[in-house]
Amino acid sequence: MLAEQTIEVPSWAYGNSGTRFKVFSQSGVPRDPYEKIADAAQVHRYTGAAPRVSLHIPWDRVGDFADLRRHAEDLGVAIGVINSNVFQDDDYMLGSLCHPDPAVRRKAVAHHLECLDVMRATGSGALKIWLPDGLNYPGQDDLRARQERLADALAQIYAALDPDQRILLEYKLFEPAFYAMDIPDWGTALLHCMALGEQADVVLDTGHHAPGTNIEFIVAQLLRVGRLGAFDFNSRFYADDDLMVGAADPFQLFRIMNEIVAADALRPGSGVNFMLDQCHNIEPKIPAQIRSVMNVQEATAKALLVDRAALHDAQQAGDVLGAHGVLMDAYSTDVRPLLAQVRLDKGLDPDPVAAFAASGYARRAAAERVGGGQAGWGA
Ligand code: LRH
Ligand code: MN
Repeated sequence: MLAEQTIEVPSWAYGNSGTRFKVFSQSGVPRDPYEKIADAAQVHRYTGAAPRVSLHIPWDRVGDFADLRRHAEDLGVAIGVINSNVFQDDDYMLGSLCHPDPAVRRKAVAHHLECLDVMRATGSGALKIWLPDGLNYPGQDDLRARQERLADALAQIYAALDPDQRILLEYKLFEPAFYAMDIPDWGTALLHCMALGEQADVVLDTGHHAPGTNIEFIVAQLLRVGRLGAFDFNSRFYADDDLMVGAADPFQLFRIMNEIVAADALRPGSGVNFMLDQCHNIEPKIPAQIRSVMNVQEATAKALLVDRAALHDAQQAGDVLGAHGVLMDAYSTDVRPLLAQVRLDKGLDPDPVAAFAASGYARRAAAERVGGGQAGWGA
């Protein structure tokens, strides 16, 4: 199971990123989608577990997507999920698919249809839709009318899907809207997916919930109804911090992967795409992605070590501490030697971070990537 596990990495993690206060530039950062994919391929080269790269449109728009696909395949990776972007255009200030003006909604639908063409050209099977749509003040617009517009616009996009394509619908509690997001929670995302049909599933971004939310409960519920399409893994201390997954709360990540393993949703055909959605504002980006993949692998290994029979018996017996103890025994197990062996068995260095550092790739990239604008949010 661990040897087959794959985690999809985001192209935008390799570009410059930051906050409203400052976007720091780092030397050697990619300047175009080709260099972003080259950096992402390094993560797969050293972890053996990151064979897909998510793209974001227009950030990763190129003249020839078939050529970009060949470039990725030459580097041993594939193009994964295509992300739409309706959060950086002035026309979408009051919304995109939920906007009061039908002309703006038509423009936003057209952007998603363009993304379906990018999927066809790159061999991607999924369109991830996250909308910044929402309100900042009560009364600003009609909450229910916006849901009707949203349902109608999503239905237009859904109708244009090929049989082997699917929509992944992402929710978020707040930001950039601060009173009401139009898709604020898993329930709203699920309602829209169920209204659309079988080719629409929910994306759970671990940074998109209110503090204290029991995320593994949402995972268990979405798996129960067969609508968990993907994770956007990251971690946070406060808001949508987009920090390395497992860095802020490794126990939460373990509890999430425990629900995945319990539902047998780790197997490749489960329909759940495990993706990272992170920004490395101050840390070196490729090592941070490698570390993130390793954090997911460690949480998964611990979840696979849970003695399911003993857990079930203790739960059936009402043995509260016994049941909790079974989980904590697995969580408290040092799985790093096991994962090092999994890497050795795959012909990889047991320490991917050290192996990447020793490769000199980062130094070469910094030396070669001079001139031309660095990639980053918005570029
Ligand atoms: C929105 C989000 C979404 C992506 C963006 C990069 O916060 O999580 O998944 O489009 O980050
Ligand atoms: Mn996300």
